[in-house]
Amino acid sequence: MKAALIVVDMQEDFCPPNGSLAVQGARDIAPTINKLLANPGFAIRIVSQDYHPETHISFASNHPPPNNRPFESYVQMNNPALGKHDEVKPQRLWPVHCVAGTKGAAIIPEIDTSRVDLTVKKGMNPRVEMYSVFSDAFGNRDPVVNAQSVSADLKEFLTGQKITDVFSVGLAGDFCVKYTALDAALEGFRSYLVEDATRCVSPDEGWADARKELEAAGVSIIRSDGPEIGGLSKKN
Ligand code: VGL
Ligand code: ZN
Repeated sequence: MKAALIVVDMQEDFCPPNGSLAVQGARDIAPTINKLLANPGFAIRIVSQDYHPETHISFASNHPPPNNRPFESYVQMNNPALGKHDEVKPQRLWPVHCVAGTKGAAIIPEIDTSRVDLTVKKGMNPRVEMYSVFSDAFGNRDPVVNAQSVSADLKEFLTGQKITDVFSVGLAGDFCVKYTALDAALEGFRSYLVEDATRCVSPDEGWADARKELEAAGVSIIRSDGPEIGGLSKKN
């Protein structure tokens, strides 16, 4: 086995006190994540950044009222892939967050990025949402389509590194971490979500629903002090 750690979206805009889409307790998980980043059992360490243009479809302010309430309203989103524009999905609207090049898009300074092998920017195509670091909301894996959304092909990178096991942590547990862990399983990796190294937008119903979805998809929900992490350095 060969393990990778993916630290999802530990960015200023997702953290109190000033983040525009602050997740409760988000900064508190930094020490746990740093401990994981320092674990020699991981062969590869990846950090992702939500990195949107100002015109991004998920920003409430880019849509006319009355259907533009952040957290509540949904808009129709079309698949950006050529020949698939008729495919639609509802997209939840968010406050403006993680705009490329702004302070809000920066990784919080509490995270020790010194051992990181790859930083992936995602959500760069204004026309489509991208929660998972692997693929957009339509599951597009076509490199031509994805090149507009994401700075690296994570599946390709991990496969090239002979990674078998993917551990996802960070923000938010009920959105980007969940979809990243689901995609890791879908792409054939053993997929783990480290529960005490994530925080959720909706810690109650949101996380309860996410847990069910993750378990149904074969993702293991584990703890940072559990045997899956404890056994890493020995197995590698
Ligand atoms: C995220 C909402 C919008 C996340 C990103 O990182 O979980 N959530 N964009
Ligand atoms: Zn976003």
